[in-house]
Amino acid sequence: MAITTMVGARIHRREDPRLVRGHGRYADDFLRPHTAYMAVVRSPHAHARVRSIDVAEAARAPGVVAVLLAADFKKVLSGTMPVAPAFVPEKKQAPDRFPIADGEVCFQGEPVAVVIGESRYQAADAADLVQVDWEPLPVVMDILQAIEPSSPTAHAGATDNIGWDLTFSPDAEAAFAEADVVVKERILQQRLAPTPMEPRGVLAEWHDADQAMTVWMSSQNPHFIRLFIGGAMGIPENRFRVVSPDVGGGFGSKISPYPEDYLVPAASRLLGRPVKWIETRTENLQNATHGRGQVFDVEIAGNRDGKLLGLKITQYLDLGAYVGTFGAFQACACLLPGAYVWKQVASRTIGVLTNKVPTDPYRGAGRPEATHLVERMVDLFAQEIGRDPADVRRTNFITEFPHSSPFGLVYDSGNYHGSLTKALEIAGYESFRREQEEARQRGRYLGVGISTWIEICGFGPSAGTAPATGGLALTESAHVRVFPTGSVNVFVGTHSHGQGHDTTFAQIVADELGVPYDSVEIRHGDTAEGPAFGYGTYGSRSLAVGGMAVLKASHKVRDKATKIAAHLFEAAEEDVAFDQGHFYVKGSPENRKAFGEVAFAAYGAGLPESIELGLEAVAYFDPPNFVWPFGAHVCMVEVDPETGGVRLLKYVAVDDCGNVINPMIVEGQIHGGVVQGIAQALFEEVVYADDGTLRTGTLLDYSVPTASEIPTMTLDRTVTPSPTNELGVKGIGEAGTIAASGAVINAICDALAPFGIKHVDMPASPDRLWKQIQEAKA
Ligand code: MCN
Repeated sequence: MAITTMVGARIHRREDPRLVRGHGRYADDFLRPHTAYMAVVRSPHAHARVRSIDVAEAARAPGVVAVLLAADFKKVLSGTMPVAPAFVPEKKQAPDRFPIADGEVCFQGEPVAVVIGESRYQAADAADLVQVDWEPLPVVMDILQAIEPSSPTAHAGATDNIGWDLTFSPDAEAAFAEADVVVKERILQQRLAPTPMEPRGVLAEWHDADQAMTVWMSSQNPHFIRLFIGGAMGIPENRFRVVSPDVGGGFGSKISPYPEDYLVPAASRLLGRPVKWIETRTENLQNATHGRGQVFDVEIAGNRDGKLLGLKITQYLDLGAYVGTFGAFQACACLLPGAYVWKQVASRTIGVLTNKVPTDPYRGAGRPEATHLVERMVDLFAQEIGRDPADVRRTNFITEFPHSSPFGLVYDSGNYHGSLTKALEIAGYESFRREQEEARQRGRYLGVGISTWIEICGFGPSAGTAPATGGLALTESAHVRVFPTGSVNVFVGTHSHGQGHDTTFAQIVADELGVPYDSVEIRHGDTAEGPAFGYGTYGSRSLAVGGMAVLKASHKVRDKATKIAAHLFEAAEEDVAFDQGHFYVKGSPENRKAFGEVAFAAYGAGLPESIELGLEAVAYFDPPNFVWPFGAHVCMVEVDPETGGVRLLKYVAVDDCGNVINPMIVEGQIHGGVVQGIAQALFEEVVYADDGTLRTGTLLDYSVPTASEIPTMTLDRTVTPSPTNELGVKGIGEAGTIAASGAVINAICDALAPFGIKHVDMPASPDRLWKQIQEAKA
């Protein structure tokens, strides 16, 4: 039996002392001798034809090494940027995309040329001198207008703007036919910019003598980058190395390959010297993929006794100008049923092309949208039948697990009553209801909102994910290497970029091998090290899938160490016990050998032929199912009807991610996630002008949350282990974002109910609320 002192321990992240003291190594911290710098010439138009490009003046500017256009890149890059098929489409129109525009640009910021200079500043100055003769074309910005037959198209010559039109489950008519009550609503999900602290960046060095490439970059999954970019350049994986050192956040926006990820290595190959590009903040807001950007038409049906029967949704999803590599993962069908039992759920998703930067996964990707809409609709239904929203939830919760959803997915385990009861108790729900009533008499508008969220994560079982990714099975890998003196390196295919894997994975290994936590080092983010392939960090998969690969590889190592110990004790393997980091022969625990002693023997002389030298193991883990965390968030607000301002009074989150490796890290993940959900609910939004110009291109215009907008949160949890993995864990990295917006908006709608306001869209900014209150009063 392994010691269990580290798993479950509330210890500080070992990453932090290095990072907070400025010793992190991000993409821009790397430099190679003789590096040149890339600046990108981008389209100022949302849609235009390129009549010609005159590079003469730019090429003559001081320090300019080269000006490169699409034709130059075609010499070293082949194919188009990847799009995961995601689901079998009924109609699919994914316009091909080469990393640099050739003749037509379809969103503001799309690259048309690059300038390579001796310094970053010389490259940027010269980029301003590239003369492009543009012929502006009609733009299409609004997704509902874009699907009208009369709409201009986002791409010249396209027949329409429909990227896909998928019906997951067509029929909820029987449920609606027997319902007493039907409520309809249109729910908006504004576009959001993921805004990681560290923007993107790429440094590439072509080693001509070896015909090999090294790329340093900020990425959530370096192995994918190696596969895609190496493939486009015809460089085999064993000669294409991607190093992604410390990564300053990603929130989903650093999963897919970007144009610059191709252009920098290609430029290095063309010029025979290292090339570097570091994104500016404005480039990040304009060109990194956005998330959300959706409109939902929703209908909910149920009976007056509170029983829910049917849900019908049509999702209009703003794809932007191209279908993002994992853009279809934003289709939210699989999570629509939420925590409830339904007779039928019908869902259709329409992906719409517009002249904006493409959307792709942003923290939660499809799951915050599904949760927001089902939690809003349950509240609207409760209001319609005059029942307390908490009671309606209790009436309809799934209580038996495993549970098969209407979409054929199997929820692994849950205790939805448990988390709601706990959250309401902590929040003081009953007394708040009384306080709310009294406050209303005095002209103050308090509200409480509940979000009983669930999530599908831990991507994923290969059987479930391979069809969606085009064959890449989302499993995970780990390599545990024990050195002769007993210290341990663990190479993992996941890639922590703020989630604290160096800490939590080391906790798992320390327990499993019975070695001191400090002697275990976790390494990731370099494709030259570790297993042949890793799948990266997103979809709250790293612990439930990657952590399991780590556990599995540790098991293999321990099994081999047991064999070696048996040899040293001259005993049969089955007679050897392992406990508290020591081996002994059963019945004689006083005569023991530490794990380190056995490791030394693994590399020494005298092992029998049946035992191979060395003590290391590689393992891949393919989970049998997704994992399904859940919880209940309760938010209390006061809305000032004179200004439309919202004050957050209290925020309670009771979450359940199964067994917990490190409670402090889990709480940190929930804090960060909730903050992003609150920000979406109240103020964050990407805004484009009608002509396609981005209006929120700086952090003065795009409001990211700061500590002053966020209340102190009260966190608690219930523990319902997942039966799908030996650790009994579920993911937590996206939970807060999935839960929060519904709780906040439900609270605001509850506060404004006396005005007859039923629904409020996001962001519920003071001006939007004030206008709605004025209209309601009128
Ligand atoms: N953990 C735990 N016990 C559990 C569940 C998780 O101790 N039962 C720990 C894990 O070991 C890990 C952390 O919590 O250290 C998160 O684990 P997991 O839920 O597996 O999620 P991932 O590590 O796969 O992280 C992905 C998730 C996603 S999808 C986004 S988006 C996101 C997020 O994590 N982006 C982040 N958190 C972020 N945090 C930071 N700082 N920056 C981002 O860009």
